[in-house]
Amino acid sequence: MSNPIYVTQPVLPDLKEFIPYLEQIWAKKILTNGGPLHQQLEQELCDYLNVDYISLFNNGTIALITALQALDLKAGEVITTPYTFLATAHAIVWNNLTPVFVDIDPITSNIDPKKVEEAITDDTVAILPVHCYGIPCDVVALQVLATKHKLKLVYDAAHAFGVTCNNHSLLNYGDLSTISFHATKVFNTFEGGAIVCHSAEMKQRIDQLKNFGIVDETTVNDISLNGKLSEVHAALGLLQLKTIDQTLQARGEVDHYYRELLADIDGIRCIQRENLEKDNYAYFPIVISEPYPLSRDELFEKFKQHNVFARKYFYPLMTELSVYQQYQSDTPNAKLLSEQVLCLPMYPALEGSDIQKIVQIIKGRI
Ligand code: T4K
Repeated sequence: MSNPIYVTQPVLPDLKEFIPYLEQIWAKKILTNGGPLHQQLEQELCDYLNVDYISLFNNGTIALITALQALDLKAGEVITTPYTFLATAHAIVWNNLTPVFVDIDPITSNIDPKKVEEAITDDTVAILPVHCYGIPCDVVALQVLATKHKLKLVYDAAHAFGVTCNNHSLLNYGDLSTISFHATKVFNTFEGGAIVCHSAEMKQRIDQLKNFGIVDETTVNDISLNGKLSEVHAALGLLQLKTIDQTLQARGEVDHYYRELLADIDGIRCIQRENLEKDNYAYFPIVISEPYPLSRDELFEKFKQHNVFARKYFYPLMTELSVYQQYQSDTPNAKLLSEQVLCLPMYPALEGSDIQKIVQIIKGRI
């Protein structure tokens, strides 16, 4: 049997390049709590991503929980998408807020601003859209709604590292954006994440929130979490940044090759990645429908027989999970997409021959 091909494979630098960073950490004995590598990574990320303020976190989920906390939202409803990873909705519930799930645009897979507007009530306090697969939401329409109804707008930009749209970093939209640097993401620090914000005051607040709410030795202003990123994680981030442009370029080549080989297969639609000046090719989702001869689940199983491990991101929908039963709502576009989508393997080291094999499986030739 051939080697397994997983949905993703993390990019890692040459181990030899990592050792000097470890030596530096061992010599200084500063392991965490905003050490020199942490500070350097924050600065370099601001420069690379073209954002003003960034606060590093130990993962994207804690970043999201903290982002909602930082906005001092009083009990109320947060409008979001059901077509996402668990962390999006979990962060709302962890803040004692109520998630209100509205439908998506089936073409972009992102929250539909018209459905958001219909769902706004006197209890709504925020909107939490997701740039799903790194594809930008309708940021202009969402900002209009947030401004008109005086709502906070927080983007779950876990998938959107490095994406630009309308001549801006996508991360600059909304009140706050959160990113994930998990091993499965475009840019990884093993585990990690960040919040992007727009003022020094907000950064200071976020930095206190991710450190138990500590203001100084005798003052604690909030009951909050430990969300800090260690120096070892920051060191990896600094190294990953050195090659991020090559990483994104290699992902782009995989994306283009898939699109070329998958064009004109009846019943297979590659989700378009439009309006992106700079794409990060975070995922490669295909949508499977008639007249393609297999269902999504049948194709998923067939891939497995060939040692290819595609993923059903995002199935089941949040609203279909028993833990979210009390928040159910009717979101037919999201439901259909969740039943038809399959994310194909997508990572820089994916060989052309692997892509050809995956396409041959889809075409029923093997
Ligand atoms: N918001 C959104 C919209 C998100 O998608 C996520 C995370 C978050 C927020 C929260 O961010 P974090 O707290 O995670 O920073 C993965 C990831 O664990 C998760 O980060 C991600 N979204 C989600 C979409 O996918 P799984 O369950 O698919 O991961 P796993 O372990 O099955 O990995 C997939 C494949 O990747 C494996 O089959 C092999 C490969 N792999 C994975 C890991 C972890 C490796 O080769 N090396 C590795 O270290 O959840």
